[in-house]
Amino acid sequence: YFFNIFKYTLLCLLLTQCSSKKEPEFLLRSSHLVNDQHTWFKAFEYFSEILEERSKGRIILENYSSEQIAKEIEAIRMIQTEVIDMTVTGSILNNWIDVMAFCELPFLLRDSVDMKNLINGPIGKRMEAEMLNTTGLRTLGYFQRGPRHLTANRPIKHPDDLKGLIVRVPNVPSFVTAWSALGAKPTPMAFSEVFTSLQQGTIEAQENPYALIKAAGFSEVQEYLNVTSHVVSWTYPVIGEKQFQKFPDDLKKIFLECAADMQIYEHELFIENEKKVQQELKDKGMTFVTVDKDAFNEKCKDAIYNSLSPEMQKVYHQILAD
Ligand code: 2Q2
Repeated sequence: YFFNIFKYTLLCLLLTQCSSKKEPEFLLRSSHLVNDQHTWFKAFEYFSEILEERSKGRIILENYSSEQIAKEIEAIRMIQTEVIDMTVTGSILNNWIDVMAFCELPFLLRDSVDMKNLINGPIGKRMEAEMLNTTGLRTLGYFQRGPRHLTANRPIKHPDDLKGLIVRVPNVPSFVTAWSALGAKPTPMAFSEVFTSLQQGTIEAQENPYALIKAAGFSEVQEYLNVTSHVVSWTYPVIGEKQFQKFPDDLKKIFLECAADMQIYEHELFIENEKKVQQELKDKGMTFVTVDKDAFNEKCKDAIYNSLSPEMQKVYHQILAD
């Protein structure tokens, strides 16, 4: 506890020191779980550029990669207390908001068409409203992701091959439910700890989209890419609502226009990267494994459904019906 306070104080000091050059009217900081190789971070670098240019230097945005200033959950709290201002987040908000479970629920959505329907439909609108009202985060569009797949050092074709496998999962309740039901040992852990933990063997597997597997260099510590496609999901670039409301109207407008352009830019990078990333992972030595997806789905779907509250079970049916 004291260590945490110490760390926090130090961080605040550091952040004020680093930026004492020439104070812009608004100095923003964003925290990212991904490193500078990933499209989310590159998009934010582009966002910084156009924001500075179009606001004529009145808004400066500094981006910090690899959870160097905060892990995903801490970043949300630090935005709420106005220590930092922005991040990219999504399903982890399920720890605050029930309906956010659906933005990364295993075996719910099939593809990007399902995804867009959900985001643009009533459930997506509800997510955005609850993020604003419950957690004070304003969404600025969304970032589409590729499906999540399981990496490990052995091929996993069927849930029976999982027995006791220690799989790192993000701190999202439905992931723990799903991987437990599948027979693995899910271990929630912040993203920045995954590489070293795989290397040291404290975890044996992890699951993420191709893009993040590639950017994080997991091919160095994981041999097999088991194509489970168990989650179709997206994330939201967000800013603290309190911070946003401090902008005068002209800057609010510029900020939102830049954010819209940033989203388009990220989507182009995403599409470009998706075209080549599988081959790149193969070139890095990863062996792709075809899995029995139906067996995976069958084995965990009841557990996932039963873990939802009655109200969320209704939302689940509503999503399937749409
Ligand atoms: O593996 C991770 O940590 C990310 O891919 C997360 O799933 C992602 O950031 C979600 O936690 C979004 O809230």
